[in-house]
Amino acid sequence: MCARREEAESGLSGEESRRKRWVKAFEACDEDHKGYLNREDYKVAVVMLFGYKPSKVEVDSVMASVKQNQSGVSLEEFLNLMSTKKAAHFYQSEVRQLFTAFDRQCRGYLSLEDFRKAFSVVAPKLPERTVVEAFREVDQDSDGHISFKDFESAMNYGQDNLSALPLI
Ligand SMILES: [Ca+2]
Repeated sequence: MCARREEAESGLSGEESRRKRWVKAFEACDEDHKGYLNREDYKVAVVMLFGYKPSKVEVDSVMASVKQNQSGVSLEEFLNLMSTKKAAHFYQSEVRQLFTAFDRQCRGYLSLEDFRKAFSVVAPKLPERTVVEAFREVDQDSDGHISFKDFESAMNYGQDNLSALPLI
């Protein structure tokens, strides 16, 4: 259900309203109207928009990436950063939802049987052999179960290599 809502949001009008929201957040966090966000401002903006406090590493890398103004993040840079973050965030929650959809017994891992059932819904004509091969490939530590970590790294790999798994 959430996926559908997210998709609706990424439509053109969603794009615009999101941009407005980001501009608003920028303005709200830019204390004294400096025209840029310093470290503290940036942290507040991420909390406001994404609901979590960014790590020191994240803030360091953002601050190291600014070019237009050495003192902090300009509006344009902020908007670019937010759209990259949004895409990554969206992708991550998609992967989580997919995993949850596979994990019907809510065990926190997928057995070959779970995998088989999921495939029989999304790709009923897929040969058994291919399903087993895909399972082995995703089960990176070969313990016979697909943990979320196995699944996530397979999906990240699959993002560059979409044909690797017939899921997306
Ligand atoms: Ca495993």
